[in-house]
Amino acid sequence: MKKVITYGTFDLLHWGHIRLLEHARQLGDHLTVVLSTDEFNQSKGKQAFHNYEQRKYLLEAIKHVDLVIPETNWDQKITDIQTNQIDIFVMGNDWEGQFDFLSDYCEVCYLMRTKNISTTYIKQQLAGSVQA
Ligand code: C2G
Repeated sequence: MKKVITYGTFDLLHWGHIRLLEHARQLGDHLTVVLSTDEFNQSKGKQAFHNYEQRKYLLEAIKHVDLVIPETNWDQKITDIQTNQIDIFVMGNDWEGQFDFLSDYCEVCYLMRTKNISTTYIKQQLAGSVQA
């Protein structure tokens, strides 16, 4: 079984996230999503709209996703890859090159980021629509 892994916050889930998960899953037979905890998000300078349990619940409902586990720090990727016997590490290409060091442990694949959608964009659009 070819196992794939990817990481993220996946807040305000949108089609850019789904395309990433769909294409990641197509690279193998099993997809593990390592989901940033609320505490880790704080260290990333991110305040997710949905908390960890809500974001996990949403991800687990996606047919492309087989397992969701917590991401608590930047340094757990090698352990995650070894513990979960991962064959391919996948991220959107906004991270291009950032995780090449993982190629000592598994294949590293950067997928095209979906244009014209992001969690930040959604928040900005909604904020702009708030009536004064
Ligand atoms: N993504 C995408 N297209 C978009 C938006 C996001 O392909 N329009 C991808 C990102 O490239 C990433 C994944 O969806 O691979 C999750 O994006 P975020 O939730 O923004 O994750 P991020 O904050 O980048 O956290 O250790 C790594 C970090 O946890 C990554």
